[in-house]
Order: sequence, then C-alpha cells, then structure tokens
Amino acid sequence: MLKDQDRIFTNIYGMQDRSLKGAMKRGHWDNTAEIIALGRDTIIERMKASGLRGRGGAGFPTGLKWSFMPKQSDGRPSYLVINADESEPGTCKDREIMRHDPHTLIEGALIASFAMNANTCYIYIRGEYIREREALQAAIDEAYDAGLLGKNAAKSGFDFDLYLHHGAGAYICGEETALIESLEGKKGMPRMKPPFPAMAGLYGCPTTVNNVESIAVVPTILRRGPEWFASFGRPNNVGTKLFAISGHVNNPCVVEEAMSITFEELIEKHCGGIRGGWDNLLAVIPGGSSVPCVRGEKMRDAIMDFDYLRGELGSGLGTAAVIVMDKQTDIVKAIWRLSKFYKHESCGQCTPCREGTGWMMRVMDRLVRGEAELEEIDMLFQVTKQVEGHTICALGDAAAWPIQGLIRNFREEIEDRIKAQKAGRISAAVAAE
Ligand code: L3W
Ligand code: SF4
Repeated sequence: MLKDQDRIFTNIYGMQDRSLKGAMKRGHWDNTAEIIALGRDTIIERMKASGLRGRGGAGFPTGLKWSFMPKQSDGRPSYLVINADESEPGTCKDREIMRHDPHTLIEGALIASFAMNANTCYIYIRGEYIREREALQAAIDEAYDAGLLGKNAAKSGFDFDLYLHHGAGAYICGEETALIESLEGKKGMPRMKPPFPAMAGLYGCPTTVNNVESIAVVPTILRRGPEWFASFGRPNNVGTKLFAISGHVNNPCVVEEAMSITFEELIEKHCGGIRGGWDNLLAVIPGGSSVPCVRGEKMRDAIMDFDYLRGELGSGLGTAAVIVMDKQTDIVKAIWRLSKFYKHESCGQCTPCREGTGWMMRVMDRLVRGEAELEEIDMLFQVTKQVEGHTICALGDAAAWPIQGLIRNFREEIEDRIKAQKAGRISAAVAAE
C-alpha cells in the first residue's frame, strides 16, 4: 500500500495549482541542473537500476531502451518522442498527468533528452485531448519564459527545445513507428521493425519513443534515488504505477499505487468495492482493451503487475487500465464491441490484420446475435491464431487477444447464447439490442 509521501503525482486530482509556481512548491524543477550534471552515463545507469519498465503497454525496460541510443553523434540529430496519443480503450492515466501535473512531464523530457543527447523532443498528443494540450502548452510556455527550456535549459548548459504536436484521432498513431510517420507528416502507418527507432526513427535519425508516464516519473526517480523506486512491488515489477479503474466499481478513478498491489486491495481501497459486491464480479480486463479478459473469480487475489498477469492469468498489465464488468454485463457483446473497434482502427496495410479483423468482427456479429453455429467458436479461435504474430504491428495481436480471452474464459456463455437462440428462448432482435 503506497503512502502519500511516496506518490510521484501529487496533483493528479487537480486539487492544487498546476502552474510552474505550484509545481515548484511541490518540488518539481528543484535544481534540475544538478541532476543533469550527473552526466549521461550515470543517469542511464540509475534509470536501469530503478527497474522502471515502460508504462505504455509493452513494459520494455526504460533505461535499457535509452542505452540503445548512440553515445556519439554520427552527424544525425537524436530525438526523444513522447507518446501522448493515449487511445487504448479504458486508458486515461496520461490525461491526468497532462491536465494536472504537466511540469512533471516537461522536466522529465528535459532530463531524458539530455541523457540521450537529444536537443529536441516532440510530445505527440492525441487530437481529442484538447484541454490537455492547452494545459501542456501553457506549461511549456511558462517553462520557456522561466529559462527552463531553450538555450542553456534550467542553467544546465544544455540547449533543449520541446514541441507539442497534435494527432488527428487515429488509434494506430499510438504505435511508435506509425506515430513517427505521422509526425513526419505522412499517413500513420506502422513500419517494419527492425530497424528499431533507436537506429532509424524520426526523419531516419536515432529516436526513442517513450510513454508520458515513463518520462514523468524520471525526475522523482533521480531525486529520490533508484533504490527508492525499486523498493515498491516485486522483482522485475517495481515502482509506483498509475491505475485507471473503470466500469462496475462504486468509485471509478485514476490512482497511483505500488506496483504488484492485489486487485482486491486496489478495488477496496480506492474504488469502494465492486458494484453489488464481489459475488457480482463477472470479468476484468486488467490492462486496457488489448489484453485478454479474465474471469472475476481468478482476479480477486491477482497481483497487478506485468509478470503475474501475463504468466499466471494469460493476460497482461498493458496500460494498467482496469476495466471491471459485473454480472449484468453481456460479455459477448462487450468483446464484440472491441472487435468492431479494432476492425475500424486497422490501418489496412497487412493482410492478416486487414482481412482478419473483418473476419473476426463478422463472426462476433453472428455470435452476438446468437446466429452462429457451435463449430464457429473453434473456427473463430483459429482465425485469431492466424492473425496473432503475423502482422507488422501489435494491433493484429491486440484484435486477436480479447477474442481469445472470451473463448478461453467464457465459452460456456457463448454456447448458452447460441443454444438459447436455437431453442427460440431469445430472439435475434433481443440478443443484438
Ligand atoms: C531496440 C530492440 N528497441 C523492443 C523497443 C521498441 C518499443 C519498446 C517495446 O507495443 C504494446 C502493444 C499494445 N532494440 C528492441 C527495442 N524495443 N525491442 O521497446 O516494444 P514492443 O514491440 O514490445 O511493444 P510496442 O510495439 O511498443 C506496445 C499494448 O502495448 N497495449 C497498449 C497500447 C496503447 C497505448 C496507449 O493508449 N497509450 O500505449 C496494451 O496492452 O497492444 O502490445 O519502443 O522499439 N531489440
Ligand atoms: Fe496496420 Fe494492422 Fe498491419 Fe498494424 S497489424 S500495420 S494496424 S494492418
């Protein structure tokens, strides 16, 4: 259980002044030049020692990612790009940072860029986040006026520019290489990897793409020390973490907690429990819509971290967007809705995803209406297997996994639905309404 003094995001609910003055009172921008004076190698070593894993969904070690950037320039500039295209259904944690604590992100951008020898950083913010980009731009302007950005940023001797770029509402632009394409002014279509962005990213130059939360925690980690951050959670799953809990809890919220908190504690302590009590819990999607759903009874004691959710439950922490569904939920329909989403957001450049998302959605249509045959359940599972791992980017997997989770965990519900329809107990119109 995280104590108040261990929270990094001290203004996540916007109860205090988000301006530079307010941020400084809360300890941000406190002698940033001293952190930068540690030097590039030390900063990267300390970030590695902190155990921070990327907060955008994949959980890749942040310090390791930074170490892929060239130590010596070969004439090309290096870039940091911050992924603020928060579009994963259920995910709204970065929004709270940008709305209420923008200076944590800006200070983090300066330090991280310095560590990677990047004099320029772009923050790519999703187009729908209008208030957030206003808040962030105002904070950037304040930081420039105060000499914290620009030439000799924060009196560190390092010249640094930060630009905010608005997306235009495409989920796929949250994929790092599609984001880079979009930033270059092209259509947001993912590139094949390798080469990874650290080799050839924005404008063909070395680039690191990090999530907002990953960058916003950097100044506090370096001020308090990597051991402090690593003291929360379990080995390989450490730190504090923002969880965005939505759905059928009494008090949906975004909260910073210790990594590896149990699901029960998270829900009881911050969300006022499950609507209708624990016996009424049907399913949970623990990490944003791209990870498989889990049956409620398996979730109560679940440890909310990367390794437990993937290793023990076959799901994932993803973006830590915890979607809770009670027994009043039509789970088949909920996953059908996600399949429509992925079909709509597929960029269409690779066949398994372009065709597969359509196939999966059409079979899900039939399942929802109770018109499918029982054999189609296995056929649908096979289709997800043809998509998974056979595409250029992770959207194909993201479209396949929720359906796999549904079939693995709720097969009986699907079968009952088909049988009820066949027995005339529910009409197609009712099933699909
Ligand atoms: C250099 C290597 N760099 C990996 C880098 C890579 C990337 C990071 C992670 O997808 C997931 C996706 C969504 N040399 C490297 C290397 N890297 N090997 O490490 O890479 P990867 O491929 O594991 O993941 P990804 O493509 O970044 C992210 C899932 O997250 N997700 C949520 C997505 C939505 C949001 C949002 O709304 N904010 O992020 C939820 O599960 O499905 O599987 O930087 O370059 N050898
Ligand atoms: Fe585009 Fe889908 Fe292929 Fe990703 S997997 S590149 S979204 S078609």
